Amino acid sequence: AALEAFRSGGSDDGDTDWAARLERCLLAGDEVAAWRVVDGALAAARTPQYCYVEILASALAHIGSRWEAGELDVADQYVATAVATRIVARLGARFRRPGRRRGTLVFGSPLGELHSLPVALAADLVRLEGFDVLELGANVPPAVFAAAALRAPRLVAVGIGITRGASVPAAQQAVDAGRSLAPDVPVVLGGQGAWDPAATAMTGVSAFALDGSGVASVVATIAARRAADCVRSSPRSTRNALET
Ligand code: B12
Repeated sequence: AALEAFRSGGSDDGDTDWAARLERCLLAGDEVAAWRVVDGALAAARTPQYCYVEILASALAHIGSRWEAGELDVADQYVATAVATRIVARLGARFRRPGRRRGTLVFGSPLGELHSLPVALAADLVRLEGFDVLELGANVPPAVFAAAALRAPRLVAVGIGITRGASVPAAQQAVDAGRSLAPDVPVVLGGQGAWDPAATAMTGVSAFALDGSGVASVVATIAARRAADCVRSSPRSTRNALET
């Protein structure tokens, strides 16, 4: 019955808690209701970026906190992920624009990292800015990052997403494999795992994108630097935004 209330979605009194509404739909495994929440937010003039970062990612983060507190079990996370994946696909398809492209990024998560959804969201945020993304998904072997980087047209950067600090060694292997074949290609480390102190000690990382708001600006800055042929062979590390 509660879900029926969401199905009416679309009205916005200015302080609708979109993320809380979406969270309930994700946990109920109800894609139709979940899409209505997102559609309602769009109709209420929320941007696609807002839908990804402030609504969907927030709902997922809250689900994670509730799992950590023992309030939800791991099956809830799987159900929520399946619906969230379909929402990302619908939202992404709706905002894919034709027109002049700004280059290609290769995005994936390294071996052992099963959180594929964060990379999918980050990829769409970058696509919204006019870039193409060759998405590899999660649990990607190091050699695959390197091979994809070599085949990507007008490569801007390789993005490696990690959601847990435990994935730092695997991310380093992916960076090393990419650099051995394409030494000049910038590498962006993104995701919640990039906050881990071990990540700051990684070598060969050009930039860090620590949250949804930083993804597009970091990529745009790297692209501008590459276009201006200003990317040095060992670019300095930055966190979230590249200082000029
Ligand atoms: C869904 C989920 C799962 C799903 C993943 C399904 C999938 N296909 O993705 C499943 C159930 C499989 C899972 C498994 C596990 N999970 Co989990 N999971 C989550 C959950 C709830 C949501 C993750 C998510 O999609 N977030 C939304 C994204 C969009 O937000 P984001 O990560 O911040 O991403 C943004 C930016 O960081 C950035 N970004 C992200 N990636 C990239 C990549 C690049 C290249 C760039 C540029 C930018 C970028 O842009 C994004 C857009 O805004 C989180 C809770 C949370 N706080 O996120 C826990 C969470 C990440 N999981 C956790 C844990 C512990 C696990 C497990 C160990 C145990 C378990 N729960 O079963 C396993 C580990 C699996 C493994 N080996 O990797 C912990 C991690 C704690 C830690 N620091 O280590 C969390 C935080 C839950 C918690 N509160 O404790 N999980």
